[in-house]
Amino acid sequence: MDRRDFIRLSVASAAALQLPFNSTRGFADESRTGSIRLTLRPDRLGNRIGEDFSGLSYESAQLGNPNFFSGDNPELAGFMRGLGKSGVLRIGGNTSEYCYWKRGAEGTAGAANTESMPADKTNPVAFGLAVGPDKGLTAAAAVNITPLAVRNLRDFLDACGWKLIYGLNMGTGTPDAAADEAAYVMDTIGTKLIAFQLCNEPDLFYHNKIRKSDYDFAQFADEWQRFYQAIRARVPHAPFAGPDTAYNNEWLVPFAKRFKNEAVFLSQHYYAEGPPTDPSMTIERLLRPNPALEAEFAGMRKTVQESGLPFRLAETNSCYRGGKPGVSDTFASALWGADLMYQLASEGGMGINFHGGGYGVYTPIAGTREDGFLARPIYYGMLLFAQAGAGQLVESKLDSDANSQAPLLTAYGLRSDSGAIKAAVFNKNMDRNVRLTIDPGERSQKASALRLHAPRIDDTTDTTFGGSVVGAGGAWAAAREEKLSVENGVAVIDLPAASAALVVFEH
Ligand code: BDP
Repeated sequence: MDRRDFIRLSVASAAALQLPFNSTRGFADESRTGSIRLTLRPDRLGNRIGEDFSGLSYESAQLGNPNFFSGDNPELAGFMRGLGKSGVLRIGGNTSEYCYWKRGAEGTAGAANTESMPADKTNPVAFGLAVGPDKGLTAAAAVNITPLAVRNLRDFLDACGWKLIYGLNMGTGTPDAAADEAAYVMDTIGTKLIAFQLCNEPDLFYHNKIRKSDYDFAQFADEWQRFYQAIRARVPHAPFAGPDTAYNNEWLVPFAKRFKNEAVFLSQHYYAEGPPTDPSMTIERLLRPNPALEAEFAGMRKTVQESGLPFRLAETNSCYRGGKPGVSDTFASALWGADLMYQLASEGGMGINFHGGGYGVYTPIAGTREDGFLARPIYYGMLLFAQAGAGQLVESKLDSDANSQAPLLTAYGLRSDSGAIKAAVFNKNMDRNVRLTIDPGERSQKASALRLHAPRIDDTTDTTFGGSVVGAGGAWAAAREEKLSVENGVAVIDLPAASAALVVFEH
């Protein structure tokens, strides 16, 4: 089955109510307020969230402009650092199958690319030299990748402190070219390279007309093996990940079986909704549990079990074909994105890469080097996750009647590496507030909260975290840290409809 036609839920549209709330006096309308208890058990540890959990994904075609990911782009590096001290930048996407390595083309770097992209700011997909997410409607324009782009990428990674997943072109390239490119990338990027991926979404190659309609796992696996061997012959220690499939667990699990000794981790993608033209792709749907995500997690669990290797959601976002305006660029995407990060961590995933770039509708960081960058709502969700930081998830339980009182409330407990107990709580219900009583599970004198907030669920411009916006170069500092009193060992926080908070307990 094609993910593009995957599970359509028709969801009754719930009105995005704005319920009156005042942080000192609480909720005005108690009838629409659920009262729920969250109990954390720091003595029962769950999965670890590593420093490199968070990440972004960009189209390979972005490397056609060697000045984008470069040491001379400190503005963008700053935005990335705000999302994590050592996050992961993944380069790939549909355009990776149309990028061509030109070792000798030092002087002409990016030239082909400049021409191939419309210099039209109103085009949300590609503007000037910043490349947005590919929409996958037609084959991407051919782009040259030069040694300069790779060297600049190295400087950029140094400036961010981030690591790299680098996508090669198996779709329309040759094993020799991939091996030569991989050799240069390995020499230049060194230990910051965590893996090569050989292609993007091979389970959709038949659909994208990159391969014939009978293209199946067996053919793919043989090709993967040929490319792998050619690269390993040139670069004996090159690390690999895969299969980087779009959705198909029937490729993911066999890949884990066949290549568990060749790969350092396994990867698949996930898009919550799509296509954007489908009217049933809405904010309401985005905030509900998604059967496609359950399927993704089922595949992940099986591969991890099969191979003993970690799993990375190497490309994800809210709506494929570049995103849906009014959904992917709204505050809803912040609640969705941060909640997805914690769900994935709870299920045992090693990390996530939100796809984006340029002025893409779902991109976390929008803009160009020429015009500057800004944080979109989803960035703020990732910021909450970054501020909670690395650590160990702890068992967290909501009251047994939480589901009836506030079905879209989610909560995650964390013992952060600093020792503090934290709770990330998401009220994705648009029609009800929640008064949440949190028992941190160990003695605590005080607690404070940073809120993830926007005036409306479909707001696109006024998201804040801790009362502050993300400024130039990704600068952010909390302006409002709300003190919560801890009485009888528990803290109480009022969570208005469609909002979230990071609560930190102190001894
Ligand atoms: C994924 C592709 C990526 C696209 C994205 C989308 O890997 O290049 O930008 O879908 O359709 O399948 O938004």
